[in-house]
Amino acid sequence: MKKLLTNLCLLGLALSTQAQTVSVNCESTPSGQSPSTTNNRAFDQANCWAFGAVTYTNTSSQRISGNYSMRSNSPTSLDPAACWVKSPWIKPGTGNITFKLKFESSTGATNRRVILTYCAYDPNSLSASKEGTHIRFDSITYVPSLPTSAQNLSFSVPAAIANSGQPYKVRISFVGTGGTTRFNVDDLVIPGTYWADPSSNCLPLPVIQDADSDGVADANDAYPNDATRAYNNMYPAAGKGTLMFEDLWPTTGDYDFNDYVASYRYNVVTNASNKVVEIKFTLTTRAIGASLKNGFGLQFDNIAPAKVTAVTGTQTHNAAWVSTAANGTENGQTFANVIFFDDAFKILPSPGGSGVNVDPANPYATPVDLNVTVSFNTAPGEAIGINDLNLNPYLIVNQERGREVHLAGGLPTSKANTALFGTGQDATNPGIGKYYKTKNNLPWAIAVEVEIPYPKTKVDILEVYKNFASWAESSGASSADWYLDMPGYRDTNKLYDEP
Ligand SMILES: [Ca+2]
Ligand SMILES: [Ca+2]
Ligand SMILES: [Ca+2]
Ligand SMILES: [Ca+2]
Repeated sequence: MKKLLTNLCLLGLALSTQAQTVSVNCESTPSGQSPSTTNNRAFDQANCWAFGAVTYTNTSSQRISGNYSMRSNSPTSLDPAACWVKSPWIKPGTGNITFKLKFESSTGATNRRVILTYCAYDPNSLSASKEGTHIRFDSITYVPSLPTSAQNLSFSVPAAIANSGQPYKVRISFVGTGGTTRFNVDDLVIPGTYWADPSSNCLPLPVIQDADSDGVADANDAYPNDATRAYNNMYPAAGKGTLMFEDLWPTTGDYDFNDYVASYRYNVVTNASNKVVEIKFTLTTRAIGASLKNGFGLQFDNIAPAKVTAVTGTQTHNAAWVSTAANGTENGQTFANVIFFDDAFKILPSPGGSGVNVDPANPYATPVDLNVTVSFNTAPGEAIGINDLNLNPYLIVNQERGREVHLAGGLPTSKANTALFGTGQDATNPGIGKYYKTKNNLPWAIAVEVEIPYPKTKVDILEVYKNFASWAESSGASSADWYLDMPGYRDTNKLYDEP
């Protein structure tokens, strides 16, 4: 498992916290036109405001602020659909809808009332405006005393639509019966973001659906109803990778690289900020060509143990050498370590004969998955970015905690017995950053990002994968594709034949 490098494009837009409003004050005039009651209203209509039995007035006794105000007809109905001003499509924010209102006469009315409704966008509506049913959310009643000087009115944006991310219209209706006194209205301000398209019949702009409001659109959100998770990042991107170990380190032994063989795939689940929420590993044990009882661990290089919040799925059977903290990481480590299992034979028991799935003469055991999930702290300042991950797997040989076998170049953990470095064929030299390699740079552990077969028992991998030595001895500069199934690359007869 080499260092994870990924370049995920974050589609989540930064959500502005600055309060936005949509307003009308009747003063706007299209360029090149004279201000007038008709021009001003036409301009606001072109910007998708709508008026039902409401005109603009510049009569001084009627207007409220500036040179123009809204003026209702004489209401004759209690139906809120009769006389109104209606906003363009907006994405409502929180706060108060405010406007100024007065009446032209204080007397003569049987009833006068302001009613506020909203409607959602309904793409299936038969109406050209695609408005859903209007829902009443507030009102104020003025009989018997009607103010003839402007009042400042304020109504809360209903919670049902505030910050929903969806488009709504707000309608303010002027209803009443009896008498002729009219409503004068001005300076209407609605918290929200203008979301109408004047060039498309004033229909709403496209809405990015984001059910959990984590800033990642549903279409891009692998967890559309979970604001704590957004993306799956699979390694390998497709299929499985292979881990192979030779367990006689620091000697090369038979160099058959089948002492522990597993396929792997893991999912780094990240949130909308691309911080790591959890990693879900599937480690599929395929072969154990060993007589030793080997465990398996994973170090998260450079990540403090406290960054981990939980570990599930490990099988360590309370082995005496495994000391685990409450968060599931191993005690006494500088970096976070998770011991996946204490003994491979407890994961994939032998069906008979020596080892498992390395000798064609012995029965075959179906590979077994171990699913381990490691969860991380995602609090601000604590969270780990996906590019901060460097996964460092290792074998723990024969219940001896300090006897770790890492990939070539893999850093030993705090528990590694460094006295073993430089013994046998090992040429580890921390001073020059050389770890777990022979003097010729041959490794004791291999990870490749595809599923590959492994040597039969006691067959040297150098005889099986013809370009392996070239790859290892060049430290990866040559024969990087040594593991592929290409003509001349493998001696198939020396590979264990998995059914
Ligand atoms: Ca005005
Ligand atoms: Ca989302
Ligand atoms: Ca989500
Ligand atoms: Ca071996």
